[in-house]
Amino acid sequence: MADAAATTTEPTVDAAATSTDPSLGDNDPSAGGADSVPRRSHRWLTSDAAGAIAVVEVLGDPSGLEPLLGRALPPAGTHALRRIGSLDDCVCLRLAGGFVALMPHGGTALRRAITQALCAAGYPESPAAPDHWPEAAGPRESAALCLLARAASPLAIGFLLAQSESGAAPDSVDEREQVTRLRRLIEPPTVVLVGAPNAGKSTLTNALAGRDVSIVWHEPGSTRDWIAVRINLHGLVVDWIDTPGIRHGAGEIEALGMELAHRRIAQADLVVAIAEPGGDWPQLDRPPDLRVRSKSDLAPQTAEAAADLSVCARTGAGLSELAQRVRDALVHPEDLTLKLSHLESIVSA
Ligand SMILES: Nc1nc2c(ncn2[C@@H]2O[C@H](COP(=O)(O)OP(=O)(O)OP(=O)(O)O)[C@@H](O)[C@H]2O)c(=O)[nH]1
Ligand SMILES: [Mg+2]
Repeated sequence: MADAAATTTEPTVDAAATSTDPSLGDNDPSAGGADSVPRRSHRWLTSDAAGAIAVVEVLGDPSGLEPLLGRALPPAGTHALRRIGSLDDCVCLRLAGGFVALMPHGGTALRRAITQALCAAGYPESPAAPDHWPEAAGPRESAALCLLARAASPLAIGFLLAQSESGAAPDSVDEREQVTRLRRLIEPPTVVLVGAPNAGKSTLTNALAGRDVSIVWHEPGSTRDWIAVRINLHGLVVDWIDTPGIRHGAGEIEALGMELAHRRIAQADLVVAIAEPGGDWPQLDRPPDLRVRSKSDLAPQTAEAAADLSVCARTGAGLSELAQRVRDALVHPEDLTLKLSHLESIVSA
């Protein structure tokens, strides 16, 4: 009889590989016989970002690991310290059901080296299964946990945890558009800031980022190339792009920078136009989604019919409202109440 751990973490069976691989005979009998033995492979259960400890699951007949570990595996249902070749010490957990979890340190170079060693030992890497979340109560919760691990935005947390066990498939155009916007919780959308030279684009970018990412200078033309920075705007993480000022009669290098900026504008999820008091709005091939009047400290009383809002990057006035406006334009507040039947739809194209 398989124990609880083996039952809940039972990997997918590849029947074809099982029946043709003669080395699969000595698996733990609790796995339920040769028909339920997966082929040899390994997959990482932790992300490929650096961390203190990583976990790699080794599937299939574990006996091929023993030369790599230099010693016998611990008995099923127990764990022991082992050394992976000359690479690292790890905790080796042998689960009933015949498969093994190794817990080495979590460096990215080490992970690559362990993957190579496992491949050489006959355990090729298979992608982490999206539904492989043993602690999940069901497939829906598994999908939510999987997305949670990949989501760039803190705003995704509440949305994903609120997905109940039932939901409806998006069936109207509106709902499909909502799903498109919800994808932005997982993959950061691109916001491009565009305006005339000296409008205050780089100062605003630095103020939103909370650090100096762009050069600020009192003469026009200081930004020559677009600069991207990842910013959290009230829970939505975006790739914010500062661009060179758009003007006629610029030199060759500046014109090349503007050409690149125009390409970013064409691909942007949101375009923010900026102009200083009395300044002109940039002429663009697509209308901006938001118009921001900068340097509000210089003209605090000016009525701004053409602008959606005014900001002062020097004092911080209006920045929180700007962040909120950008966030709500990219992911509408009502999108976050949508209940989806297939959570995976917010990552698939
Ligand atoms: N008074 C005031 N000055 C500002 C403000 N924001 C920026 N400036 C000044 O405006 C000038 C230009 O600022 P930048 O941020 O470099 O302008 P930019 O739009 O990036 O300019 P380019 O890169 O040349 O296109 C600098 O001298 C800034 O200090 C503001 O909110 N108030
Ligand atoms: Mg600039």
